[in-house]
Amino acid sequence: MREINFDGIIGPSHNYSGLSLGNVASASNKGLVSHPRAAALQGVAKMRHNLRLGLAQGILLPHRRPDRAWLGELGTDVGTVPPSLRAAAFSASAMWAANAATVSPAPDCTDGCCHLTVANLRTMAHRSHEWPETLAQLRLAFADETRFAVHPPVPATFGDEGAANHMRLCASHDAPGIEVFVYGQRGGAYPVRQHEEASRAVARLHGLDPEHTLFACQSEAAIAAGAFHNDVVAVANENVLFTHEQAFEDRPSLYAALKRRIPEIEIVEVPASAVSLEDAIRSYLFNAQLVTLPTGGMALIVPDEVRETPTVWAWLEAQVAGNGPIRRIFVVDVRQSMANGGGPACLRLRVVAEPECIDPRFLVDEAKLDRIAGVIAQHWPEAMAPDQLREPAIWTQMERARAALYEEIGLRELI
Ligand code: SUG
Repeated sequence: MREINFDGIIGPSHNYSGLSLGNVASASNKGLVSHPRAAALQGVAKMRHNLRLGLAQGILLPHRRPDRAWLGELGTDVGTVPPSLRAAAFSASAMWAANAATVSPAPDCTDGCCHLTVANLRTMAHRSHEWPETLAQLRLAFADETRFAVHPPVPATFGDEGAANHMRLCASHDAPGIEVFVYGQRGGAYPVRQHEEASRAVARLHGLDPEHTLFACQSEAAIAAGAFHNDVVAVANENVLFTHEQAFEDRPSLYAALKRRIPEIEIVEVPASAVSLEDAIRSYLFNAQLVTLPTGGMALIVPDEVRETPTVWAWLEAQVAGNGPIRRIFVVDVRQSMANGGGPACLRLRVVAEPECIDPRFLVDEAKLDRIAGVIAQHWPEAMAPDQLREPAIWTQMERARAALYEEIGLRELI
């Protein structure tokens, strides 16, 4: 059993429409020209980088955009849709696979299966129609019912944004873990996306042991500063929790509960005096992939913006020079996604499982990444302004591009 990161391939409709209230990058880059081809190639390069570190890598694929079926349910179509809905129907937001589902690996679940619950993403209109295609992909990728249970979303009465608000701490990936569900209660001027009732429902559906399951409230200050998901201010891997001091409403209780359950836990807390919430959110220091290297030790895979934020880079350099558990830093360029508020950790969904039990079409090696990059180079638009979403030629290009990728991967049944 090992950890596999499933990255969302960035779709051909990637654009900056400023759709996410509470997401500082999305709001401040509204209207900019996007570069879908460069965006998707940056994502492929990140996967290639991680493969070369010896990590296991999977993919999730771009959804149908424009989403004609969804527009039909709303009584409109791509030609006549009002502008506010048009951008939502074209969003490439399924790239942020950390919001695809919540995953509880088999050692944590009473029935010994790995459970995945697709997120309903109901808070943002442009993300609320991701779940049917996510569910279809996960049902194929994790079709082996002796190993996996894939659940549809919890009712949209309660907002659920998936693994971005979920952390797992354990002695090693294949050992039973403590699952921490982080929800919001207040977010200042911004919406709370993860509701406590949704988190509790997911924990029940997964058959988690209540003794090994914690529920923690995200701090209002963090959400109000732009941490619309917990993974913007905290990340965990095996026995390490890497977090900003202001991530949680009641951190003493959370830390105590964790220490009681995992004696070997290491909590690496970054004080606000060293890195402000603002700098943490601007740089996406915590939206890093914290990984265990096959050669031993942990590494942090951070976006370029971390190196460009002096307080953050200084803190990291001191950390690596000291005795902390994070031994290495790798910097990756995911600027196109970052400009919409999605860092390296947003782009991936973590699953702990035996790779042999997963549909191989969803797993990649470098040769398959070469083929994927070839399709992207040939079919993805080079540049796009949000206004161009009105042009029928662009709709056709996007639909052809997606179909070409599915053909290449051998996923014709999902076209
Ligand atoms: O939901 N951005 C995404 C970013 C998701 C980041 N994911 C994690 N933190 N795990 C969001 O806010 C922007 C789209 C736009 O504005 O067009 C967007 O949806």
